[in-house]
Amino acid sequence: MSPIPLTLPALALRHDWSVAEIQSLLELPLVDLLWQAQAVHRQANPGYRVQLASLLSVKTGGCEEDCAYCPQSMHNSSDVTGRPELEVEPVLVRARAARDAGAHRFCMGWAWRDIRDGAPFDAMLAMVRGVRELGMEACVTAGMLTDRQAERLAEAGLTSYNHNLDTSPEHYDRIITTRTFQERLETLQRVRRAGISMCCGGIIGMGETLTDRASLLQVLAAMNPHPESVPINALVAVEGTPLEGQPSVDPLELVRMVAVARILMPQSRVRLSAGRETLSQEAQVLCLLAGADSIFYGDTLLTTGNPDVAADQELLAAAGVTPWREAVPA
Ligand code: SAM
Ligand code: DTB
Ligand code: SF4
Repeated sequence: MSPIPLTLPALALRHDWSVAEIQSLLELPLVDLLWQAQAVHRQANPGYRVQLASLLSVKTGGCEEDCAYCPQSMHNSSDVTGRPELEVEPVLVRARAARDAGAHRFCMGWAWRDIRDGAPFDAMLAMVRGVRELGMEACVTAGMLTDRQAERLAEAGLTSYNHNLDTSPEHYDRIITTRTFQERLETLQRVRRAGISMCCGGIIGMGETLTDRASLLQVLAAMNPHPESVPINALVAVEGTPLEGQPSVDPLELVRMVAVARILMPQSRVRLSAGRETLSQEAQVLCLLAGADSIFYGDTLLTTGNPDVAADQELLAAAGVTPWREAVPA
């Protein structure tokens, strides 16, 4: 039997969404929200393909920022032992293994307030070049950077720089006090000026209101162009952080956040990020249905767990979606 023909509306890229409009989307009956998100997603990504992104923490723990959710902050008492910073070769060994397991993007994290020049930055550049030579997209997340550092990362072939807004401008001061929302926006502008793709999203489950969620999405959707990738994280409440006692996010809230991100930013990659380990397969399938077209792939995120590769292969098969396969030109 042939599939039911659907007439899909033309995709409009808007940057003028209001917080109220976005909040009404978040509040739609779930079935109606999913229907709208599906219509957008089927048009933007007709093959329903999902990007697999592997993540590795190159420099772990001891960070000067006081992000309330983060086990790597020196202000928090989480048990993140100061692992030695990884060198270029072991990182590239991990990158090759991730590629061989099917990853399309390799993301590397540094627990820094900002990028430091010198040997660690030279190593970062070598890692970026190495990942690109392996035929994968390369993404770095390492805090704030200068224009010159952004240019050098672009010259090394960096595909994307991850720097999240994390939460709404209104809720921000309750989560981080050592770096402002404005500084985050300035870092993102430097990334854009250097011609690097922007990976920028946030976290739900940190005590924010629905209006805060709408406000975070409003700032993202107002960017022109939209961030090329938008990670949607559910808080992983880690012991020793001020947010350790937060109740876990209702999976359907995550589905709603993904769906609205998809409607607002039709062409962006919406990545279902932290928080998947405690989601059922059914909830994850709903997130894929709502428009998530990327997941973190591999047993760990930075310091916390992620579903293992076999579970994710089962998830993709159960949902009937296919991962990106082809190598990315260096
Ligand atoms: N230090 C860099 C920075 O903050 O830009 C890069 C690493 S930082 C760990 C990257 C992002 O991971 C954060 O901005 C936050 O959105 C997310 N993240 C960190 N800890 C998390 C947690 N416990 N639960 C959910 N997301 C988290
Ligand atoms: C993002 O938005 N989420 C990833 C990635 N970008 C760097 C990190 C999630 C970290 C979760 C907590 C941890 O493993 O330390
Ligand atoms: Fe540092 Fe990034 Fe963690 Fe904030 S989220 S404490 S900046 S590693």
